[in-house]
Amino acid sequence: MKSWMAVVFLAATSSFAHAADQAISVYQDPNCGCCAGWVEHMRDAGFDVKTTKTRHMASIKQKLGVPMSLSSCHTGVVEGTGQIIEGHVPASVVHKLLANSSVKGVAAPGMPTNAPGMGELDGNLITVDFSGRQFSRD
Ligand SMILES: [Cu+2]
Repeated sequence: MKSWMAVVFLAATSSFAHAADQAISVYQDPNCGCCAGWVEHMRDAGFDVKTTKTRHMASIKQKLGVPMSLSSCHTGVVEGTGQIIEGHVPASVVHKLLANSSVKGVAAPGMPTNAPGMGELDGNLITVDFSGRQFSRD
C-alpha cells in the first residue's frame, strides 16, 4: 500500500514539474505578425504560451539579459526555469534548452526566414547561447 502511494505521489510531482517547464511567457510588440506565428508553432508543440504585448521590448530584453547583438522580435521566459528564448527558436531546440539548465538562454538572432513563424526549416538555422556559441543547427 505504501509503495503504491509513493508511485502515485512521484507521478503527480513529475507531471507538475513537466507542466511548469512547458509554461512560457512571451513579450512581443503589438505590431509583430511573425511573433504570433512563432507562438502558434510553440502551442502546436504542446507549450503553454502566455503573450504580453508591449511597446517596451528594448527595456524588457535589457532587464532579462538578452545581449543586444543577439536580439530578435520577441522574447520568451520559461516560467519554471527562468531560461530565456530570444526570437524564432524551434520548439525542438527549446526542449534541448530545458534539458540543460546551465544554459541561461538561446537566441535565433534577427529575423531568419528559415525559422518557425517565418518560413520552413532548411537545415541551416543556427541558434546560439547568450555567449554567442552555437547551440543548435536545424
Ligand atoms: Cu519575428
